[in-house]
Amino acid sequence: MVRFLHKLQSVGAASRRDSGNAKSQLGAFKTESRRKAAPTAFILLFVLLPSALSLNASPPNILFILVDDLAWSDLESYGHPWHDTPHIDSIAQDSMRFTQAYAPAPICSASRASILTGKTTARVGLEFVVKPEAGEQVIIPPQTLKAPPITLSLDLDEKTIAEHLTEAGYETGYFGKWHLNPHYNGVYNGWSPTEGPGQQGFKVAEEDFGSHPYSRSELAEIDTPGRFHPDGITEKAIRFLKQERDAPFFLMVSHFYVHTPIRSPYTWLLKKYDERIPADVPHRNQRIKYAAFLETLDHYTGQLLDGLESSGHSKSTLVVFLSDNGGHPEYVSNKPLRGSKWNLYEGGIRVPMIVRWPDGVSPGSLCHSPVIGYDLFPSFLELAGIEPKTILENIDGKSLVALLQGKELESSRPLYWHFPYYHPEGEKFGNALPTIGIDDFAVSQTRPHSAIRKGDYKLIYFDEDRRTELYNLSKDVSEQNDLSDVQPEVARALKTSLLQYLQSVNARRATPNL
Ligand SMILES: [Ca+2]
Repeated sequence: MVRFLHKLQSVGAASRRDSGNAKSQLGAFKTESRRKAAPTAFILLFVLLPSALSLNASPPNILFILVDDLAWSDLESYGHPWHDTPHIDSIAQDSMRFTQAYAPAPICSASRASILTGKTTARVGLEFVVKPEAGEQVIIPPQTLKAPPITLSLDLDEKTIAEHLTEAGYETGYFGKWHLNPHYNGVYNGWSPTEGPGQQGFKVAEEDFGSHPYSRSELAEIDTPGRFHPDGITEKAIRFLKQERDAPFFLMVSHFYVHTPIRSPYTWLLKKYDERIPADVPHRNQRIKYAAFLETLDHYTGQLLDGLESSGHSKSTLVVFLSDNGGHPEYVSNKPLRGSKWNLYEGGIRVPMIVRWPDGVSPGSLCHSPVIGYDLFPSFLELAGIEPKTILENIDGKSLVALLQGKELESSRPLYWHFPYYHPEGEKFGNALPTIGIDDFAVSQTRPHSAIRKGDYKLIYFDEDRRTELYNLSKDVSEQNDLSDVQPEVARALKTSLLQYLQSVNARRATPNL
């Protein structure tokens, strides 16, 4: 895995033009030398900071940037050969970059519910996407199992990160995609006035669809290099950052980018990538549009970081950048990962995660420990000085604060995913690819399945036939060699752990379709 990433980085760096120099500074050799020097650094760190709790005298601000459908290797700093993402990568230069970070779900709503509550989708009981009204999945043709009824919203009884942080004295703000209530008033992804961010602990929450096509406004074409339309989400977030306040803040910026529909009004960007992307790249038109779309997200991220800098809070702010699930199969190469958004192969759940924390993180460090979006909940609580003992008993996440400070997490702790649904729905299911491969560039049929990762091993359990697939991700990141029959004892132990866990949290399971 490590060797693979190094290869990815060097391939990426070699393929860059002038900007390649900045990228190479993020590369493997420099990172490795930092890691070798780490013991001394840790000792110093521990002398200066005996424990994370010592930071709680002045808890840091938290800026959490959650982006939509960004694939694991989409960023320049994660080795992409032609995407320009200089602003997001600038976070990476000053931060810890995670190579094995996971989304809690391969789909938007479920991932967000998990992140906000610190619970797996199985525990929180929201495993798919919210809909306008209650109902059950219709799959054509009908399949062996029936998925549980669609969960329509994040339960108001769930105590979110924002509710905890508000109680701890933080000023909390939310802008962007919510996707945790039934689409309100006929507006796809519209916030509900009774179940929106404002009702889940965010004191400042103003709905805005920004410049994304979800805003349903036709943006004029722009042909001037470097020029973009303003983005309401970014502007509102910057206004929040610049407000005078005595308390620390927790700001969550939840972008609609780079979720479909992928359209770009920036003809200068489309031309740029048309000239850059090699002529023999498959699905080139989608790749051009996607690259322009991603650079647009990068631009707004740069504006947001500039806003943080000019607010004067940059040094005292923890910045987390995370994607909510893997890349869309029709626009993105999730290669070398198998699968995509909508399934539990690595392409659906392994995502970029970058954490900048001037007071805590060694700049430019690389972390290979498996971590997951639901770990942010206890991490933020610890940073805020909240005594998490009773809270931790009812969640799944583990605080990453020690890991950020250079210590190791318990490597054997299991991570869980639960997806008791079919995808796509209706007649689209019958028309989708029956198999899930690498770089399919088409939507595949997803069937009810769950997964567990422990150490290097990952087991996927398929409900219809109770079949398992077992992979050693340290040797097989592309999930090509099923070891279920080769290492049956490992498969059996992981399957037992997974099923016991699902039972212990009363997970909603797919049931026979009678
Ligand atoms: Ca998503």
